[in-house]
Amino acid sequence: MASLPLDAIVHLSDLHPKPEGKTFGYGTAGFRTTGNILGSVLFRVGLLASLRSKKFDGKTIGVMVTASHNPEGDNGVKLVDPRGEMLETSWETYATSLANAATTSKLVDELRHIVAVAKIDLSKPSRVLYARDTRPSGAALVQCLEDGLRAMGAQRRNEGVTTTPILHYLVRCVNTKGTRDEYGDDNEEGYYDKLSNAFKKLMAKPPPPLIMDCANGVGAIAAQKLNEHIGSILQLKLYNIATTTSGVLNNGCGADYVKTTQRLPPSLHGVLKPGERGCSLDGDADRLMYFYLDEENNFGMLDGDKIAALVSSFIVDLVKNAGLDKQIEVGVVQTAYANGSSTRYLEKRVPVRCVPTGVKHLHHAAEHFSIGVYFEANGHGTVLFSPSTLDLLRTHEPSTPAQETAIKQLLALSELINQTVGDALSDMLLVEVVLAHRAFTAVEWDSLYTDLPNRLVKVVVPSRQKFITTDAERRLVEPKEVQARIDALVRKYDGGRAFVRPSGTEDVVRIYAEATLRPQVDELASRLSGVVYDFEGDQSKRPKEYL
Ligand code: 16G
Ligand code: MG
Repeated sequence: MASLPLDAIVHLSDLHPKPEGKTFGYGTAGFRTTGNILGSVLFRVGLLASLRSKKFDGKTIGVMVTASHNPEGDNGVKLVDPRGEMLETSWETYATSLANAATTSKLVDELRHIVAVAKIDLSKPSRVLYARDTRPSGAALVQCLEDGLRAMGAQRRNEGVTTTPILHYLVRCVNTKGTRDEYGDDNEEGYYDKLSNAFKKLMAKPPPPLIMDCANGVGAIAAQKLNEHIGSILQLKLYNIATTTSGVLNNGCGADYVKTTQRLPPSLHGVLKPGERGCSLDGDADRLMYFYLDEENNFGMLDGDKIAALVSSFIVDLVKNAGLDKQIEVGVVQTAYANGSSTRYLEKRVPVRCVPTGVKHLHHAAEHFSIGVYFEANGHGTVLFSPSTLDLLRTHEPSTPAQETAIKQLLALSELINQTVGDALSDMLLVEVVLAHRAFTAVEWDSLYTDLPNRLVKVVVPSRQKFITTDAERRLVEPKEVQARIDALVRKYDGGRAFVRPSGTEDVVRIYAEATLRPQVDELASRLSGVVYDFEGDQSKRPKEYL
């Protein structure tokens, strides 16, 4: 039996001591905190990624260093499983316990524990592929990660600076190479080729150019490369592409800015003209928001819910046109944040499921459909084609030319849409395809349904762990008195709906409120903030705006 390479682990671990008094948690999207205190975490993630690879007999594991839409000074890291999906939940606990081992000798104990409990054969090889976004702390963190990989003797493949979805794509490609599930060429060029070839099959004539806000992040680099591949059909006009200017990442721009402020990024004022559409990526290019100015210069936002509505109804029609609606069930997965109007719109057309926040929950629920469309309101999402659906589409004999066309289009969509995780660039191409096929302007797309006014606020509490949810986060089990007060309040507002949940990425409790009228929503949200604050907060510091 091979054993852990203790000399190397101890020597290198001592170079990356854990900061005292800091507790790390592998949250919804991995570890995430201030970039300059993450060195020990990165080192330990390197160890864990190597073990995970050994567990899969040397299959490649991915590691992405990013803090997505969060401020530039933050950073984070997450692991990607062999099929390009998020790390299996049971291993999140291992990640957290490794990250929090106070000393090198406790770290070694934790490693031994994981090896025993997860039954890891240490004689197996390990392979890890990794990348980072454009954050200034990224390069140093990657070196810490590399020390962890070196300590375990893992084969390393550094993909440099790239988007989160490209990293997921590469992991899947490497692990499926030479098999019947081969996903694509395992390099960036393969990614752009795959997307642009599918896009060209689906687009008949060029739409007007698209204005794209790249959040001053890695999406700017990727979008420039994509432009070289698709420029003859769709011209991307890129803004917020300052990837080396300090302080600008996700600052007053990007998908999260648009979603939370429900405004056009100031940098696009005067750039986006009435009648034009644009979109925003987030800092690692896995979220997408569309928007437009109508002829009267009014701003309209097209979020993940609107994308789900647009895309799922298009796919439902294609499946019908292919004559396969008996065999292929199209379904949509949302979270509690989905606007009530979007849910009502969708439920008339397709089965809809609601799951807790976080890509892993949506992704797994979407796998239960033949074609599963999932989008979070924040713009993260994709469309999954099940293996049996792909087989059916590839082998089915169409009876008419119209059926043949629909089948070809569905197959091209399965190539266009990133099957591993939400991907802003791939989703943008998908939206453009549907808009072109429907001959929709952004205004027409927006008119599929009208969003209920809604408000998202956060309340800082000493311990968000006291808030425990059920029913896909739509209700609190604890504290019971808080839920009782929410119920009583919501009943007073026409069309009222609200929920309170602890954030999985920040030390806050989030409140979502929805009602028929805008002033009522604002009032409801303020009252709910007061309810949450009263439960825990220091009354002498209670903010005035909490009713
Ligand atoms: C992360 C999740 C995102 C979720 C958000 C919620 C992934 C890759 N990302 O960004 O899906 O919407 O967290 O954050 O899973 P919250 O728990 O702080 O509200
Ligand atoms: Mg992101």
